Amino acid sequence: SAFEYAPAPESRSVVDIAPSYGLFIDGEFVEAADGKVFKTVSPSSEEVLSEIAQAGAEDVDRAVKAARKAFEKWSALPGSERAKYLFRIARIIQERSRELAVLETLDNGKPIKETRDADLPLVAAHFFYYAGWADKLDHAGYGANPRPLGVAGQVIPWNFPLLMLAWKIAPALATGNTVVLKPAETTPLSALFFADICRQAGLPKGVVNILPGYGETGAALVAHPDVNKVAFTGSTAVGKAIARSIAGTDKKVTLELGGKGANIVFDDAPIDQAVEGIVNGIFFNQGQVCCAGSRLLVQESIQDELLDSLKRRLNTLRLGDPLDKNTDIGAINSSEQLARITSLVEQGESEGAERWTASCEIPSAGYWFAPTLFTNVTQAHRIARDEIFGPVLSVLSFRTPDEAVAKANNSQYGLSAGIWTEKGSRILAVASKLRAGVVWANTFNKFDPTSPFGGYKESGFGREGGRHGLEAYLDV
Ligand code: TXE
Repeated sequence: SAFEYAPAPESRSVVDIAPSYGLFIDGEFVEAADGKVFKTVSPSSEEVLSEIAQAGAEDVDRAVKAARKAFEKWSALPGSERAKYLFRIARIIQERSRELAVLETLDNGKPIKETRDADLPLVAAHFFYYAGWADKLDHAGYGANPRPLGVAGQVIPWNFPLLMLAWKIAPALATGNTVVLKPAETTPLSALFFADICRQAGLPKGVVNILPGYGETGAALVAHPDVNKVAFTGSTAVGKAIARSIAGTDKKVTLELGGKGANIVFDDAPIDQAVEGIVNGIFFNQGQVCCAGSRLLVQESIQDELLDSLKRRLNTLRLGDPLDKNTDIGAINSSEQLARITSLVEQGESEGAERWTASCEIPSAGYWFAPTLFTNVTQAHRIARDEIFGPVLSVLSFRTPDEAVAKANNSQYGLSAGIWTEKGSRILAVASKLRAGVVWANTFNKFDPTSPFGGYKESGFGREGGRHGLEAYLDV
């Protein structure tokens, strides 16, 4: 089933990466019109993995035209027929999950245990889930005639390359839209392998088009006049720029942006379990997670005990080769991201917070950052306000539940939060006051295609996942 773990990949030999890849337009891999290419690099070794065609404005236009043409037939198919393609794609993803997990780990730098046990099973699960919706839309309370929007222009980030692709493409196709998707410049490979999977599944030409490139490619895509729907996941700054650029057009838009999640630990929480949840909350994917629990709010009476256990646990984490099944902390995705993390951490030190770093050896090649935590943090510090998007935890304390809620909500963002307590009544009381799109209780970073995901405030708007995720792709 979609929820079974894939077998453990032993080495990168399970994936065959070609020296170069084209853009995927109208069912074919093609060169960019202006012949431009860029390189994608493995962040754990800095070795070049492949050379990728870089889409320009002319390619965007070609891809949007192909998607528009394909839309006529694709949107006219009965939902039950579209479902068959999506089920086929989901099955092929499962069959090729070893290969895709290794590929994703090489291009992104995240540990194989995560791509194998989290990313890939979730990618397949999203296609299965939305395949199941395709033939039920008429009967799901949408009224008589839900209609697809047309061509969706989708721009995704590098932290969960294939999973973000699944979040975007599965609901778009299920509802009868066609897609032009731009993967992030540092992680184009899994999207190109997905293009191959579309061919393998016999998906009609032009229904999915993949255009690797940098920000300019994304800007050209969202600005294209024949794109009807824009879906973006990435930084708040770029999300705002996109919202401005399409203001005054009839394009529908969903934005999934940054976060500064509060993980709130009450004094009655089981400490060991909470420690595991804190580790998962901020060190999963090296903290490069929009809904990471990057602010720990701990009740004052247990602060010392909790921090002692947390530090002991962090010293046991293994940092290194992401293809090693025992690795907990992989590489940071790019030198730019490493520089951003380093600069915010230096800022934290200069603002007077106290830095603690887990003891681990940093490999000589690649981009790495050791698990780090800050104490003596105030709400005014930048490390308590800005998204660091790295393995860095800012610790603050509180005395009462009201103070915890006030501190958790004191953020420009509102994407995620966690609550640790034995008291069910407290979970409900606190959760209802948190301005966050998702609140986990006694767990963290749990994802499921059946539940909607998205933010309040500057974390963006619109929901992806679940039934709500369909609405972003339909006119009713
Ligand atoms: O993001 P960008 P970056 C946050 C995180 C991180 C920071 C910067 O805090 O440190 O953003 O990361 C494309 N029009 N998040 O610089 O630039 C770009 O090519 C259209 C949180 O990598 O937003 C890529 O495909 N598209 C986040 C995608 O946008 C543009 C995930 C994301 O890149 C564009 C990633 C433009 N003008 C970063 N400029 C999350 N919510 O999970 C760039 N892009």
